[in-house]
Amino acid sequence: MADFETKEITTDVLILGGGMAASGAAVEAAYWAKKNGLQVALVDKAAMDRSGAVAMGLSAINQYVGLKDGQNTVKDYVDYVKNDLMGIARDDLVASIARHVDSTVHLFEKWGLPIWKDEEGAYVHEGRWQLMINGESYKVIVAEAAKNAVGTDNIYERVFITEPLVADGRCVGAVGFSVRENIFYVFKAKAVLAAMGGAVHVFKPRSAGEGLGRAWYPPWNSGSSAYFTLKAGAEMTCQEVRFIPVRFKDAYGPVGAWFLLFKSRATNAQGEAYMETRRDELEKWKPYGLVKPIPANLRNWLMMLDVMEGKGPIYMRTEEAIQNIAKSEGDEKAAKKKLKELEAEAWEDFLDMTISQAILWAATNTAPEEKPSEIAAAEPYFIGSHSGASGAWVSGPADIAPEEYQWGYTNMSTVKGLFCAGDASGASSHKFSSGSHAEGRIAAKAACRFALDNADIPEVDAGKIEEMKKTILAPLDKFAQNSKDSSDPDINPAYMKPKMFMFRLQKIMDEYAGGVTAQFSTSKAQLEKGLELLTFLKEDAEHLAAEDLHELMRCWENVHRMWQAEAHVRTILAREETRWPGYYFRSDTPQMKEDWEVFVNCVWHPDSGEWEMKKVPIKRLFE
Ligand code: SFD
Ligand code: AMP
Repeated sequence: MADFETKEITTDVLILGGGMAASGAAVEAAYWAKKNGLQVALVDKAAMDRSGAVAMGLSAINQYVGLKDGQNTVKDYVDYVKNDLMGIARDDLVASIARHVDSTVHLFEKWGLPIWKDEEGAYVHEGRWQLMINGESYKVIVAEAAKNAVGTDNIYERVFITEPLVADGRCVGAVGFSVRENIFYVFKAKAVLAAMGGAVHVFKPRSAGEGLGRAWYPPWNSGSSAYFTLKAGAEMTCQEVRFIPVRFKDAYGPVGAWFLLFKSRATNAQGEAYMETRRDELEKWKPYGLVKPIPANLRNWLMMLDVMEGKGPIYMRTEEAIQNIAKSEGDEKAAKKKLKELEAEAWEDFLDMTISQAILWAATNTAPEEKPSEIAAAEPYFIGSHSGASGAWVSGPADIAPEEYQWGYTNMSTVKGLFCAGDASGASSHKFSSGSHAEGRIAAKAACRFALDNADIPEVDAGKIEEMKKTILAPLDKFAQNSKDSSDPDINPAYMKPKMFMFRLQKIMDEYAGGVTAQFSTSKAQLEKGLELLTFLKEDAEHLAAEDLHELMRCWENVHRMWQAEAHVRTILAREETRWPGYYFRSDTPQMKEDWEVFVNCVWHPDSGEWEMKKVPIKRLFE
């Protein structure tokens, strides 16, 4: 620890993360900062050009409402989100993003993102809300605009944010360390915006051995948003609402383009389409079982029922879909031309956002126009911006939010001065890349206003910061002091390496909290046992050891994951029903119950270390 320099940076608005929400926040904060003489700083654990979920690019923009062209209304989008989440959504937050998201998409296009156009110059839609893009460089384009706005001197890349700084109940900064140099960073600010993405690898992944690390969501999003907000004392919401995407098996290629653009079917090994043969099951989950489109978790559920009956493998019928579209062209020549076009689009869909799936196709001699591909339900992820909903409980916009959902500044958590956006804010699903960027802009504007209204920052005790530095760097000391005592530095009675720690966490979650091994099923008894084992894991976190800075990051990533895990287990336990059977099934409470159409929120109280669970009524904007 002695050779670690401490660098202190004081700014007005501090943006944590460099992904879609943070990039939106950067552009907006820079605008208001310039007008009002404020400073803005941004910290990312990686390099912004390729950090976060959009690192590999994307092949679609999943949220575009088309308000100007009268394609849809804000209410249409709110209805879609509420229905997809089986009633559990904050209308005010969803509406707030929906009314601004189109302008974000227009900015992307202005910055150089190629959006597909038809012969009349209109955007090509994948589905009702989704636009097709040539998105390999999506993140580079969005990051460039953010970097230009804030200025590279104010951007700290490869700095891992570890803990919040809180004084007098107000969030006044964050601490972290460089993953390249021996520098401990202390950031102090008037307003802090957390946008550090969701969490992956909390549950044991399907990928093992040579495939380990491959997951649908990016492995570098490790629950830092949830940890940061929880540790600051913020109220959290929807911590039980994990997301399980159905994906092309083993390389996690997206299915959206296949289902929506190519109108493909998925069938079991006998050729039966579970969405047809299992339709009666949807009655059990009404009213949401009977809405259109059928909620994502119920689409999963119908497939899972086939798998549980031994009717797998499940196939995406790519060959059938491609041939059907080609044939509908009329004459043979046109059909051949169309076939070539579709083949190219199919490969590009993967090459734009999940390159490994294209590699797997190549490696397994898969020609999608000839042969179907297996699909499967992935392990659970925490991602408030997609079809999950976990995140912090934030204040709604003053003009539309019900009284109970607003306390001053839009997107501020229940901790003064701490704002959240993207995966970091909860109960506002289906914002995806574009909505996360738009929400980042909304939150940053409010954070600037907060910084102007609250110019005096309470002092953080210097001794407390020194104590934090000691704790954060402790794994390096642990390794240095003990590694020579065993012949293999990975195995040592005095410590645990972060990878082993992660394996233990994943095993607990997989087996007790409804992971892949447990066929996404759990119960009160299982969850209580899991919680007991998590308590032991928490105790053992003190024995984490790191060989270098990279492993130090791995140590803290896994501590962050562990807190996300605990919030999840406690919240599933609190909700005594099954509401999203295709995300998790509570075998002891197997039905959806009317009196559970509420949010389940939780708070970890920093002073007592106690967790508090709350049932919060849902207030609708639209009936
Ligand atoms: O279709 C720290 N998503 C899709 N959205 C779309 O609009 N279209 C698609 O086609 C999408 N598809 C998709 C998507 C995601 C993935 C992984 C795949 C495919 C394979 C969803 C969006 O990507 C997602 O909604 C947004 O990116 C969410 O934005 P945000 O800002 O909440 O998260 P982020 O972009 O991942 O950024 C997180 C940032 O935090 C940094 N970070 N920095 C400092 N300290 C720490 N401790 C940190 N921890 C994390 C990260 O480096 C990053 O900069 S489809 O298949 O669904
Ligand atoms: P995905 O590739 O599964 O992330 O899907 C991309 C977008 O399409 C998301 O907005 C999904 O909610 C939506 N989507 C995917 N499959 C379907 C489907 N079968 N029906 C309706 N919407 C879908």
